[in-house]
Amino acid sequence: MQGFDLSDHSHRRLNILTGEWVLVSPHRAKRPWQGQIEDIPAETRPQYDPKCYLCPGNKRIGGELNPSYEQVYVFDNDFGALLMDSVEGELNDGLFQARSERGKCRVLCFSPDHSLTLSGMSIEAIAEVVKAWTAEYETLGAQEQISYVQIFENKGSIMGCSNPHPHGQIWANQHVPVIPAQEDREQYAYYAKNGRPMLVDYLDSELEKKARIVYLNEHFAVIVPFWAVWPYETMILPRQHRTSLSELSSQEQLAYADALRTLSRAYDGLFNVSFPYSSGIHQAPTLAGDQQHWQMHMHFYPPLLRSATVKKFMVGYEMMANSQRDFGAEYAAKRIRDSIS
Ligand code: H2U
Ligand code: ZN
Repeated sequence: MQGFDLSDHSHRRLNILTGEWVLVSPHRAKRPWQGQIEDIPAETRPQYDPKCYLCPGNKRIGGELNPSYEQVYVFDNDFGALLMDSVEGELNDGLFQARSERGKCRVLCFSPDHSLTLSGMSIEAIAEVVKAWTAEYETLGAQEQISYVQIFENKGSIMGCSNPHPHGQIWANQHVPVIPAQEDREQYAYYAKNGRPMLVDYLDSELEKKARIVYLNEHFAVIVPFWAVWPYETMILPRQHRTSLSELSSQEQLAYADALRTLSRAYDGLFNVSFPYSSGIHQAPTLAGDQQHWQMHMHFYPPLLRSATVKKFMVGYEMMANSQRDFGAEYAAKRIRDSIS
């Protein structure tokens, strides 16, 4: 124990939400880097692109016409991975197990303006996105067959996003998917033992320690979680106990929008590029029963490591053994915090 220093010595950190460990090797951050560091030219996009299938008034691939929407626009994914009326059944054959899965996929355009990303939108406009997420969570979750509503965004072609028009997706499932199910299990166990929501206690401790706080407003906090895997991974958390988006007041929706805007602008400033990431909201499953162990939160997993073009690859050791990072979460938090303008 003597001399053990998290900023210097190899160690494992526990992800309390999944129960998995991440290997941290801070000394490796000092190794020489011979790769290139390039800036990529800022992309300029028109506010309206006649070829974009998400722009107002345009035709989608399936032939449907988008209305000339003015704020947000939500529609059923024309190529949904989940369908509400797919055939029910199961395969129960010893080592060969399969279960049918029903659900619904939706696409949510954040803005009619093709040139924008969240970081260029006003707090009020982002709050409209938050309200649309809430409405989707509630309507999809109210359906008898739906247990979980996953809201997410893939931003940037490096994350597999097919279209730069600002948009996200919503997939609603019959069964709680793997990662929310892990988080449900860990939060439930903590609540059963301590009588308090785990992430509420966690944020309280982070507010005392301060090292991983990126941004605070009255109702929301942005932090780099202690167990972050991606170099600049962050989490947005409500400062009060809120099991889902449905429990946010209109003041809190605005504060959430402010946190989203501040974080996405800080990210863009970090490597001077429209910062790619996958983000997603985890919140209470829409199953009957007590969900008080849940604290809603949003994860951001950006792939960039060193510059606009140098990304972290989750390969080799990460694929075969354990997720791993070099510099610590505390360094990342400082970098992102310093990039807030
Ligand atoms: P990305 O967010 O990963 O770019 O995906 C966009 C989604 O939009 C994708 O799931 C859907 C695709 O199926 N889509 C439509 O529903 N209609 C279209 O006309 C094009 C794309
Ligand atoms: Zn567009």
